Amino acid sequence: MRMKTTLYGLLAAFLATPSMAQDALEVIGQPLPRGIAFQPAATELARDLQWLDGMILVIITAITIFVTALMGYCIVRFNRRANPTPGTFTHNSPIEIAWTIVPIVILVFIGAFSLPILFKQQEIPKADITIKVTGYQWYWGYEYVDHEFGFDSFKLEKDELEENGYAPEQYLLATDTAVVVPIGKTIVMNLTGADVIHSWTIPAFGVKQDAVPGRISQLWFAAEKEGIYFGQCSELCGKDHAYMPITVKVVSQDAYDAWLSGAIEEFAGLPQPFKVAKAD
Ligand SMILES: [Cu+2]
Repeated sequence: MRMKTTLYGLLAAFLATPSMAQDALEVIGQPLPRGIAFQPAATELARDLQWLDGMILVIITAITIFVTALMGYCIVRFNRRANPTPGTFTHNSPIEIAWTIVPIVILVFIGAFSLPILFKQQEIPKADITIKVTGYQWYWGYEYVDHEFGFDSFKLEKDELEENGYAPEQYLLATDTAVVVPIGKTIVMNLTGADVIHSWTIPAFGVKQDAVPGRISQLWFAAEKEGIYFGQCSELCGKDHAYMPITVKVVSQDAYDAWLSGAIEEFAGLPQPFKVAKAD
């Protein structure tokens, strides 16, 4: 089996044409069989999120252990046999004050760390590159508004994966055209839905944003590592919700410039951008 995989890899390497040079990119952001951890963080936002998750997990674990131990103690110490004559009091002011104050302190502590992280995601910085993303039933459309071109992005069928440089397990993740962005640049995405609500996400970037018809919502990221990253529509949007994946390629600035000039030639005017008549 392993041998077979290696042979496939070699075959793919031989078949790759120079124009597919970016396809030699390492696949970083993808779900793994039986994986339970986060995908590797490829942005500051994702690193922040994963750190916050770890920190809150420590608090949750401590609270769970404390409550379980307390229950265990009560079961052992105050059962009918161990404690035949139960107490008759109903109030204990110091304890009641403590169990009100302590959760407040815990919540304020969590909020002090989580709110700045939330604000960092939601306060959209100045963009180096702006991409308009439109969710359709059931595919994604992308417009590089700075360069007035756009393209639609459809999932690859099983028999189209290999010719496009993807492995069989990347079915339902890989798309025919990928969003290509340069490493380290601030990408701002303006999202909307053409028909129903969709949601655009790349887990390794730590971003997820609903694409709502009639509205523009935004997200931003600056990817730190060249590679291929996958996501999937994350808002139940109808029959083929599971079949509108997202592929993002993070490449060097040089590779991006080369891709951009090719893409402008290939996609210019598609779809036709809405032109506002100039008054003169
Ligand atoms: Cu969708």
